[in-house]
Amino acid sequence: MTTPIPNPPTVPFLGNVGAIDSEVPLLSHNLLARQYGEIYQLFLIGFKIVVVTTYDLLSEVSDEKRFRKFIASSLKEVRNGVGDGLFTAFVPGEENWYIAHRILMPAFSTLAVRGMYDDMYDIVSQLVLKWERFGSNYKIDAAADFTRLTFDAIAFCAMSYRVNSFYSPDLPPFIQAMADFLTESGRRAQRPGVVNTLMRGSASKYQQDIQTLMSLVDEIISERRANPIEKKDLLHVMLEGKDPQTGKGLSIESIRNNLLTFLIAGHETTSGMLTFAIYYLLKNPDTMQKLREEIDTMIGDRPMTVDDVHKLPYLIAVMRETLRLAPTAPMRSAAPLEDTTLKNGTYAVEKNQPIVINIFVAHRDPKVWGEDAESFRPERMLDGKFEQLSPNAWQPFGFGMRGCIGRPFAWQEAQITLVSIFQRFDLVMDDPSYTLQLKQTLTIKPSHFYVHAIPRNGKP
Ligand code: MNH
Repeated sequence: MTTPIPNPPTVPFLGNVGAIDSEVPLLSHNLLARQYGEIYQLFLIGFKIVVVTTYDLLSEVSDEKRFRKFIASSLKEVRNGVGDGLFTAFVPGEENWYIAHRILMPAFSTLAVRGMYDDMYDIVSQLVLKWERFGSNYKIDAAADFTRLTFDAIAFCAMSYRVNSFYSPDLPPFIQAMADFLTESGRRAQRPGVVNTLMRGSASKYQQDIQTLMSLVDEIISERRANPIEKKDLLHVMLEGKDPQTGKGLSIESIRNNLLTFLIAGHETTSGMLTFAIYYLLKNPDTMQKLREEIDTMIGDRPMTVDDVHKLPYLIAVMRETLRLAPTAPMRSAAPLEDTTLKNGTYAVEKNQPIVINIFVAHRDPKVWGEDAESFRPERMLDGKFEQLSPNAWQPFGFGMRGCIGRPFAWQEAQITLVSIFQRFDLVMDDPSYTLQLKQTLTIKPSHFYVHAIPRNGKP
């Protein structure tokens, strides 16, 4: 006998649509998790989702023999812009995923990412220069400057293209188009298809944004084909690389889809992580102090080099703990390959039933993290404790074959950025009483979070 999966009361036609906040859906899910516990289901327009919230269930649906990644409704909309790129491809099914995966995995390895060190450092230096030149009175919009940083870095490393977004007061139109495209993809997922067709205004803006994204990437690709360069960047790998298994290269369409995918997946998540890291460090001055001491002892005033990357254990613990409390991709979806049950016969779920995993809540499971799971405590990630965790306890990068390809990239980028900032500045919050507010698109980040950067060492 299985147990029915609980669900909040439904209303006619709309089901549970009203239970989910349209601006920050995650907050509604966190409340539902508190009310219903480890599992609940929601009836949305035309389909049903099952949501799981604990380590045990997260762990169970991370079994690739029984579950696959499910392309949830918002990701399906993102396909309007990036098609069968790595992030949004249907697997099994779309052959381009396998070809691109095999060609690109080596290009994102830790070793390959070390080769991008100088390019990343170049971009981080632009952030540092900006903060130095603007001085300590300048109110820094942390999320905006980290968006400049991560976007410029992925565009420069992937295709040797300089966005130069630190040189304009507004975010460049291309970044705006991308943000609007992602937001609208999320909104479309919450509306029935016929309503999307009827909303002509937002539909044409949506198509325009997609055009803006595609034409920039197309321009860069054709420019490169006309004028090849020496540097072996990701675009080079995409144009020249051959799949060892099939001997096939990537089609131009697949190159465009994946370049756009890297620009999207490669900037929001990492900029959110950096913003959260600053927030948690400022809220926990003792952790800030320890990090500062580690950086001063190990590196001091000299520029960080690629060999320092693995020598800063406390920094790594801070980054892990940040992504535990604030996994910037807070939810992902899976579906059973066959009719099955969860928890050994307790809950029945049918083949292809979307199961949404609330990573944000699962990362606070007291069973794994104890009663102080809500506290920011990097020490819990130190001294081999991280390595002893069960493999699915910490999952900000997803898992298995569909796990994040950009993890070494994000990791190295965040390390250079945080070290460079704390070598040079004391940060303070613009509003010392600020408490975390979330903004959600496909990812989460702190909203209305402003800081000041005061140069250290008595430099003005
Ligand atoms: Mn990333 C997949 C989180 C940085 C490119 N990424 C995923 C998934 C998560 C994730 C979670 C799995 C999603 C799912 O199951 O539906 N990614 C992150 C986080 C950071 C991040 C938290 C930074 C912090 N990701 C990056 C960077 C890049 C990138 C940087 C590229 C440069 N991520 C990807 C791609 C995929 C992915 C591509 C899809 C991989 C696949 O399915 O083949």
